Amino acid sequence: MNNSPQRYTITAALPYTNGPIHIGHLAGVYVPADIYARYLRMHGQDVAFVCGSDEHGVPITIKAKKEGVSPQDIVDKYDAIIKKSFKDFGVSFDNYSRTSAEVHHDTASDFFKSMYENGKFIEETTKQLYDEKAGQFLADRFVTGTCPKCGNEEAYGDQCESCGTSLNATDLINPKSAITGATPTLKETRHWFLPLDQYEDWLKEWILEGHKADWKTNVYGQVKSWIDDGLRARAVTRDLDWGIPVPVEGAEGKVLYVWFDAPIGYISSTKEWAAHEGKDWEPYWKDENTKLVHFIGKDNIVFHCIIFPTMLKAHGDYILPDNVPANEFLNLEGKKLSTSKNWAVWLHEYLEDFPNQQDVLRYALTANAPETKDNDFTWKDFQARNNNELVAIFGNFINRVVVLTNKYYDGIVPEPNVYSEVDEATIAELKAYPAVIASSIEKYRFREAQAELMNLARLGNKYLADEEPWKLIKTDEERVKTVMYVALQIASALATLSEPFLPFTSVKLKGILKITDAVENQGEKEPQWDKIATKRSLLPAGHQIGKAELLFSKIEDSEIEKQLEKLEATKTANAAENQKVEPQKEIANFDDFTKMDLRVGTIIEAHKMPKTKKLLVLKVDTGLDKRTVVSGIAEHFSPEDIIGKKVTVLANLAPRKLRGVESEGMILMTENAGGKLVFVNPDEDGVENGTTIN
Ligand code: B3M
Ligand code: ZN
Repeated sequence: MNNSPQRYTITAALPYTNGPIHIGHLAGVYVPADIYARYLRMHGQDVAFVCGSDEHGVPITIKAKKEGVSPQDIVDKYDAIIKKSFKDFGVSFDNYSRTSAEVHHDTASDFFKSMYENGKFIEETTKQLYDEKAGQFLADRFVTGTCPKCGNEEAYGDQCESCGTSLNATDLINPKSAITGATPTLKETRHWFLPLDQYEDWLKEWILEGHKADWKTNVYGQVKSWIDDGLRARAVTRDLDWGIPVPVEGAEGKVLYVWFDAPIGYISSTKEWAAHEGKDWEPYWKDENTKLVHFIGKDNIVFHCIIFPTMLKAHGDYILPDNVPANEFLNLEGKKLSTSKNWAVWLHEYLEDFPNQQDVLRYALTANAPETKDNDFTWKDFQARNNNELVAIFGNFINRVVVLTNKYYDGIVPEPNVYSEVDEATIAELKAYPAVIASSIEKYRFREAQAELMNLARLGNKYLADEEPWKLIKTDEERVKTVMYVALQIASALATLSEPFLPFTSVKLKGILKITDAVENQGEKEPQWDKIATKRSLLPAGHQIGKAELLFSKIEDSEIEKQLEKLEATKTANAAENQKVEPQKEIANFDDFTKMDLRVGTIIEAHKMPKTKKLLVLKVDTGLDKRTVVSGIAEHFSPEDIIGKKVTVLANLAPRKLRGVESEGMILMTENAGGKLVFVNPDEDGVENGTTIN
């Protein structure tokens, strides 16, 4: 990969069309990707910024079943809502496609067929999980169970969202059908497998050697741990009826695994765009002088760093991603964002409450972006970012410059006199900002880049506050001309440099300053971004600016209170939902019950399982022995609080290894209305360890 690419292909994760998008999607994927694409275009680069709706996969069929409509109805509904949200928030895709489109079905089928014909798959009949009651195989989100790697009890058949590990459904411990709740049986079925293990050495060399220095540590670390754990072949076809039919003989009733077809959606979206633009799509995916960058959330790392690159490599003649700057997760008021629990700020609802304030949300999300660790969005911080930074610094500076230029010079940029030392220093600092901001953007540090943009506004604010033209005007009119001229150059630079971060504000500010392309480029073809540092004047003397308009408005406490009340109402609704009694399971006969050996026990030791968030390693005195039990309660209890606690233990549960620790048995838990785990235990004193519970 040479240092100065000829073109860029930028992809943003294809959102599932089983619901609207929320602030977590924007913060994690789409605003960072948009900042990067806008910046590159302003740098005169050839950019293909592509995305589209991810319309196959089990979540969509589950939603369709729940709503009693077809999967196509679901994807049509949410594709439209999501597309509008992206447009409303200025996410500047060159193309937004959808995987139910014919161009994608053709592209993904051809891609699979080419690999198949070149013998890149392993064809195998294996036993897969099957729901006798529902009469169907259970893959992906049709089955949940305990993750063998981290103990998360809500892992899916293809992936654990807690530790990100990609799974085969048969890896799950205590699998349960998401359709009927039944315990699955095993049934034979034929599938095609991508032999990831055969690419392990290549992945080690390409990533662990080749990208050690330039991939983010959170991404590199996850990829390294999967490769070190050893890669296994992954099925890339499914026994499902919603998806892209497997294009080979004897594959009736089977479709491509959604995570096989979806990344190919980036390629089909590029094809669709190129056809529309009268361009050739191939250089964007096959030319070594193209820089390919995938913007995703951390739960998609394995698919974008291991599985999709292996597909591209196996297919041959495709380039590989130069970087995958995955973000961590954004929480909302201290809790995980959740579509199913409606614990979210939905973009379409935000705009109802904060009309035309897209940039305020983009700014607040970027300022708190989860770039290296999970982070939290709070409405208080949102209000503070707007009132203390956008209004008080950026907006205040612009307003002063425009009001005074109109007041003193009828809006005409004055001819400056000789620069003072302060003027020279201020202009020198101004000219350094394009490179400072560019350097952070090129390292995918968008929080840092945006903070530097706000520092430029601070520079302008401080310069005016120190020079006080509104006082000087009474005694030294010539000096004020220079001061206002310098302040207008800073205002003009803000109009340009804010575009990637605050696209709507940038357009508005260019309107106020009457900066048209002609003025901005002053005839030169030099990229907008660079001329701030090279041009003597951004706004030449004699240029006519417009009247003052407020760029931002203060957000009152009452508006924040309203949002917090909305969330409180959601919490109450969820608690009521949690109280709903789960339907009784299928009848168990007495023999089944007598097989279970439930004992009273006491926790005598407890400590956290290293490198996991959910697991505690307990030593339990069961009366029979003192044994190790691994329990997924670390997010609810600290070890020191539960030593000495009496518990109910399922003593004869088959032992299993969790993160290398042998766990013998299970501690019985339940949860209260607020979702907090509670021990099921005999609270009567005098019940000795080892007492059986019948
Ligand atoms: N549809 C997004 C998710 O996992 C997933 C991304 C596909 S990108 C090819 O939420
Ligand atoms: Zn896990």
